[in-house]
Amino acid sequence: MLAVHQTNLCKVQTRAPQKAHTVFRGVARGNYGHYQHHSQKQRMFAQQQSFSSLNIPPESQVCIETAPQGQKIKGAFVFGNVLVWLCGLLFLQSASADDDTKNQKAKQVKKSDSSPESLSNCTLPVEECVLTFAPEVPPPITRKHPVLLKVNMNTFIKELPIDTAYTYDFWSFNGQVPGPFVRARVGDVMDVNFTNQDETGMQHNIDWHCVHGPGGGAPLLTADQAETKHARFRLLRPGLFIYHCSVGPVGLHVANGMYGLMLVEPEEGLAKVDKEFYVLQSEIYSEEAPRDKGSRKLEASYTKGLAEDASYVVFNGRMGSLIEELGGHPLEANTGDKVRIFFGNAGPNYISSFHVIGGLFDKVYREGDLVSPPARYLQTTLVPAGGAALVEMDVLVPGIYTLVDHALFRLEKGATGFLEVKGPDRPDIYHSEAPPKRCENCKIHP
Ligand SMILES: [Cu+2]
Repeated sequence: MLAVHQTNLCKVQTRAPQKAHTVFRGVARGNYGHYQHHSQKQRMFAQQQSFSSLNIPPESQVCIETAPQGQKIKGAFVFGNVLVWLCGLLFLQSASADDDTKNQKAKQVKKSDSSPESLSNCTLPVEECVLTFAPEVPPPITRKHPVLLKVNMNTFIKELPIDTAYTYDFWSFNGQVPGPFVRARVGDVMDVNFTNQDETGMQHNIDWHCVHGPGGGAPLLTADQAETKHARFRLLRPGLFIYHCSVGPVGLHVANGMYGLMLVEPEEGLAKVDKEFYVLQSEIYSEEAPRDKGSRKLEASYTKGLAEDASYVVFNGRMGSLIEELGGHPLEANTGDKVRIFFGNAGPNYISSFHVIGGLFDKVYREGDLVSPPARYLQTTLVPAGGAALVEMDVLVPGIYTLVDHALFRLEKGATGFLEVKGPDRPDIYHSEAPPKRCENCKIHP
């Protein structure tokens, strides 16, 4: 932008050098008016400039000095111009103060973009990454410095329950679906070892949505059977991100279970809460009944995946993972707790309308954006396939809260789970003289 403004200044002065001082004033005013209608970047530029610091080309200075003799500048006239300039400057400072504040965080996270240090010679202190499986989340990061974070990943096929009746050959990361929760801090270097233990001979890899570079690192981590691949990635931006296998057909690798969540904390970390949970929604596309009548195992249906006709829509890899009656375990909290849910949607096809029945999201960090201010008091938030959201809520009244995808026919396919809140009643908030009554065929109010 600097070059553009200098060019404009010269052009104007070249056209009318005999009125150089007037022209200069006009340019200054012109800039002021001009910036009012242009981008924040331009406004910031204008704010930083002053007459004394403007880089006026030598030929322009000559123009000013060679103004025609006898053309006198009246003191009051000059004073007026200076006053106009100062007012403009004050206005611009005020207008851009908010922008400065908003951009401060973004600038902070960008300062680690470049480093003279190749990742092969990384000298950061080494730390083993704590990996947890849903709904558990690794503890918050308390350190104030970056590390070389060792993340050990593998994949193999594992038969796991899909509901109380059937099993499924899931393609797992580290033996579970979803894969482990990875927690890092912006500026860390993630040191990944990925071993393909799948005995069928299929290739697998990992596309980390938090990684800058081709494939989110997948080409560096594509492993054949019994092969271990190693790669390092500097984490440049904070946020909540999905990772998944991206070997083709990628929809099938994801639908079969190869996904997980990764949190890259901002430098200042996240605010303290009482409970954190890891919940990830996904679809399963399977045949309707086992091909082998002596088996309980459902086979994958590529046809149903193409048609986006999910057999199951589930939280944490199986129907009922958060429901005791269906073999799972509800999330647990106490009244008064501030609860944070790291919610991901692996898809591979559906958008989730994530909602907690009986709750209200006090804060929603939409699409995993941890830098922008959170949305407040939302009822439902959209989470795209391959996306995530961080929601926080105060649970005030004891009882069962129900996590759902509010595309409600998906409840029949499994998109429901419970958060059980224990504590004293709150008749000041929730009260009736009559006891509660369970509705018929109810899957959401146990
Ligand atoms: Cu795969």
